[in-house]
Amino acid sequence: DDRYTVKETEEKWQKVWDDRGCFTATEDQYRPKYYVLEMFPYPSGRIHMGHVRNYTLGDVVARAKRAQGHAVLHPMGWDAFGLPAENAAIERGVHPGKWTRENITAMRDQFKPMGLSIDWSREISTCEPEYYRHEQKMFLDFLKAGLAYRKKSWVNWDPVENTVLANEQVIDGKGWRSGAPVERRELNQWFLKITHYADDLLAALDDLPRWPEKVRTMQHNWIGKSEGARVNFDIVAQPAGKLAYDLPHVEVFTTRPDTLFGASFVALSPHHPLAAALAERDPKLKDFIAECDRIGTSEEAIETAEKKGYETGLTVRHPLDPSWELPVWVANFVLMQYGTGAIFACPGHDQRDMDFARKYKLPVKAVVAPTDADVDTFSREMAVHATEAYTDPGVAVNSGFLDGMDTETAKRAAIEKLETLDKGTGTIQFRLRDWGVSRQRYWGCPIPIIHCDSCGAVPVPEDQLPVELPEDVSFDTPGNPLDHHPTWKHVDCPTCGKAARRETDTFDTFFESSWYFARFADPTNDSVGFSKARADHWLPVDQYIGGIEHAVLHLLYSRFFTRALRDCGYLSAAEPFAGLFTQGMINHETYKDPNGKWVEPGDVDKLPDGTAKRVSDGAPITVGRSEKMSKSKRNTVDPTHIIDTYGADAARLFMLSDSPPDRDLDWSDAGIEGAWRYLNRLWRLAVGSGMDLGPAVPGGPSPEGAADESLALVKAAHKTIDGVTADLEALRFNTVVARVRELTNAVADAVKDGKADPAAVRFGLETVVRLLNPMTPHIAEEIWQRLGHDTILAETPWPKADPSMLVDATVTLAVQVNGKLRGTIEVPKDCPKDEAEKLALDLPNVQAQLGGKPPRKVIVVPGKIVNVVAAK
Ligand code: ANZ
Ligand code: ZN
Repeated sequence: DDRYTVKETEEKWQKVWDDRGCFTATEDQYRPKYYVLEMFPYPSGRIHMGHVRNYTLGDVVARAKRAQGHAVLHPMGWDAFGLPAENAAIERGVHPGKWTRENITAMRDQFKPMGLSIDWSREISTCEPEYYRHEQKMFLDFLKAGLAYRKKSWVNWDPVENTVLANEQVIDGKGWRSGAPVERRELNQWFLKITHYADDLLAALDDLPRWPEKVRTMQHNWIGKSEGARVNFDIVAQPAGKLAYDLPHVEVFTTRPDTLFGASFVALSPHHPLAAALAERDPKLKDFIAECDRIGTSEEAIETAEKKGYETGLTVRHPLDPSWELPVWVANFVLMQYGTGAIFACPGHDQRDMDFARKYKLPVKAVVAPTDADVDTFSREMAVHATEAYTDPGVAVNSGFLDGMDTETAKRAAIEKLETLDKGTGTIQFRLRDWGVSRQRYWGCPIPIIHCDSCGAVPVPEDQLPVELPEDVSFDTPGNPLDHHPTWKHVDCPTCGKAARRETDTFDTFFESSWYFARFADPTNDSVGFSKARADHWLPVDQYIGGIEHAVLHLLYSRFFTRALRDCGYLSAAEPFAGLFTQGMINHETYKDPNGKWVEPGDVDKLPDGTAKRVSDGAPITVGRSEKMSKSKRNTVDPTHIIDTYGADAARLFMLSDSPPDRDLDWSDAGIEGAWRYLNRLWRLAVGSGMDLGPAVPGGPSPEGAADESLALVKAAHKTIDGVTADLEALRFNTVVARVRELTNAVADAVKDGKADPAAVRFGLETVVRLLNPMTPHIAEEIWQRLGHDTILAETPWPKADPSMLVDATVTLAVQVNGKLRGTIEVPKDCPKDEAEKLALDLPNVQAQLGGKPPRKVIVVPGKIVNVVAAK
């Protein structure tokens, strides 16, 4: 019985590849390197379909590049620190380390049956001291290089649990577990100076042509370069006496110095030091600031909150007109972390200022008008009725010396004036902020610092690294277990020897993922994170593949980290990822029972009439639209179940077939079954047709003297090689699949027909399996073997298309009579004009049009068209 036995065959080939070490990466002086990497997984416990897609895409690239003569590095690891492990500890009493390591084992066991061509000898896990010790050293090097520093910064504080919350633990301004309104608190934290590279990170985006445009745009906006000015508004002396604020002015940042004459008031962030000083003698202001604190620290929360303000009673002088005094407000929409933490508000030309001005009845003045507007009408409208700011460029009006200038000219003129008056300067402002890396968590890499009352923050001496996490911790009390630990944090100061305390914060887990790609180049090095030579050999990653959700943070941090490592002498590359591909999501239909509860796909039976019922009790099921697979909608499909049922090859093939890889893919039973049927059909064709295919001919059969049918098939194969090779390079995997299926059909037709030579059929079939190999490697290897080869495809070079086979011997010419298409003719490629003319005129349709008369004129455009002009 020659049925295809999926499980045995897939296991068989996985073992063969393993035993032969087919996927071990080597630094090879004869073959060019190719580094393909998928974003490494978080060990949540089970793999999901998104993983299957991600790793299948990478594996196709890895296998194709290997066959195409590259020395490929395709490694795997685990992004193993993070909050879910601590939550498991709190909720189920299991140690985060145990939970994480068990999850890794379980997920590795799920990945292996996928048949991925991974060099498992390079596997890393970021929660092990062998890994994180090196980032402690990197941090100390960053400190020395001035790329790391400590400063006070705001955090989300849960007043009930007495603990710091991560942004994702704040839901609608409340602690996720306690439900208590979150407060803001200021703590000393460690920062990495990503802003040092702001300009370079922005400019170098242009040197990443193999990144999606969308991701580059997102990074561009995130870095957010704004040109503008810093402007000083002098504080008018206050009768109530001196303030605990030692500057004579309020400095604001503006991108619109051309609108200075439209200033309505000055607004401070609730966390501006002047606001704090004013609050010292104004309890109502103090209350207002406390109220603002309850919004939480995320920019999003601040931006969506209702605009609120408090008038402080303080006034400032306009920088371009000393006789003009403006009130100072504290406003909740002004961020302390951007610009100077203070603004001048111009309601006529900024929507937030407009909303605020109308709410608190503050003046609105037009200072920019559209070029064609009547200035008086426009100004009156704006001052009295408008609720919408005019934010487009235009002409300066009501603005003294700026009047009549266009917006850009007026900006420059205003800055020049401010500079001569010594009231301000032109500046460039970045939205990008330094990266706060301190987390008040246990399950992360300890920050290698010791706090001493006499010496301050002292780096842990390098010979005392790693600072390892203690194993014996308790999650019984809220807060950071490192803080509660009875002994761990108590150490002697490395400098003066007095009793001191360890830093109990750990690194943000983006720290680990910012350099793991370099670790893969040299994963077992225990003296340094990686040798420079190895990193320089493998980096940058040639093809990186992952989700668009990492467009900014992970990808930007990695770009920064690589630069920082370069400047500390670790490696030479500036950019970690030369090519980036962001895959689409996996969607699935959603199902609801009569009570409106979500029902999982496995419990739904879809009937031929389009309705559906529940398998367990026959209840009618409403079929909803296809949406991203998620636990909450219960529309997930378990990869292991799919692989057990259909095999890894079918799962991989379907993942690649239906949509371009950057688009969403609708998972369906019909789809996976279609892939499975195709593979079985191919199997029967190759193994069960009973045809004697003759011996294997290297390079394919010679077309000399072959039957037309043979030649057609051989040509089709060469064309497919050519098309597939180009499509693989461009990651158009769905068209790769379509082309291979088309060739399979051509082979099947030839077999049915019986006219083609066995050698041609063999060549067609062999081409199919060699091209399929990167996508469905198990069945491809098995068929290859059954066809009589003692080589294996994992070690077989990629097929080459013969250019002479790509050109067609004949062309199809369109035949027009008086400009209307009347038929086509098939002619030899180099057909002489008069012959083409004769064939065209012989067409019955053309004859009918000419009505027996000779044509007035015939124009032949070789290879394209025959134009017949009929006589009148
Ligand atoms: C006066 C003005 C007039 C403004 C006008 C805009 C329009 P981007 O482009 O993002 O750099 N701003 C400055 N610092 C701020 C802070 N810390 N929190 C909230 N808003 C702040 O935006 C710069 C503009 O955002 C600045 O220009 C300032 O308002 C405001 F017709 O100044 B503008
Ligand atoms: Zn000391």
